[in-house]
Amino acid sequence: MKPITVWLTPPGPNPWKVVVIIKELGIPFEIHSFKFEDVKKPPFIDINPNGRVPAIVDPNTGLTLWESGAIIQYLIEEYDKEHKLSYDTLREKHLLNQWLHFQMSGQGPYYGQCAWFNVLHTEKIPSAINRYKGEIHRLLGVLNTALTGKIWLVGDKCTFADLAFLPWNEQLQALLDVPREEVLAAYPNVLAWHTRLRERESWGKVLEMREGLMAEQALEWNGMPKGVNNMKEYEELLARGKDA
Ligand SMILES: N[C@@H](CCC(=O)N[C@@H](CS)C(=O)NCC(=O)O)C(=O)O
Repeated sequence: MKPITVWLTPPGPNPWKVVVIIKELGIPFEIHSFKFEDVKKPPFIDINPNGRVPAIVDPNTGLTLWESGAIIQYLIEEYDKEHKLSYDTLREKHLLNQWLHFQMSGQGPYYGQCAWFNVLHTEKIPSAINRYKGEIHRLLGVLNTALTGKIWLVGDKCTFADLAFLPWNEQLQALLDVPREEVLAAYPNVLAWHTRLRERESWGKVLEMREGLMAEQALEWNGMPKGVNNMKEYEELLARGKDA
């Protein structure tokens, strides 16, 4: 099998959802890491016209794909024939899709907006910050209830649905300005589940990869170049670069 290419910019959580699943399935892959300022430019927009990472190119099937949820479903259908991270029974199959859709439409966008309004945006708008911080807590509450008396979201093994939530939940401290363990203390089932997920070998490898790629671009924890605190300063830096 030829390696699948994963196009990504290192800081954001979405690409790492795909990479952790690729690692779990033992699929050969290579990373095409590039700068965040190039997401809306060729050659990346020739791969994903929406200019957001991740995207994959699979030379084995000739398929180019973007949107992390669609990529995950593809990887599972094509490369998880033994159902290591999935099920093929009707009920479980659809429950897995339900949780993946919830991750894609609930966790991803709301955590993403919290990152924008609370971390990246220069103007601090309390009503927007409160709205998205509140939504994070609401979502954690939904997960906490769903995980009552359970180890994993669906069935009795770790699946792609569980793994899909891991990268964004790793960012809770940065999003809410409170240590993750403290945030999750109010959601004990989520805390136990998240701890199980982050202790997986695959995730350790993913974090090492991410750290290496962040260092390659001299990026801070918030994804910005060193010394840059928000999106406005980042745009000013890019403008100075263009003028130079
Ligand atoms: N729904 C998309 C979201 C992807 C996304 O927003 N990725 C971020 C990085 S984590 C990005 O590329 N942002 C570029 C931008 O905001 O212009 C997916 O899950 O693939």
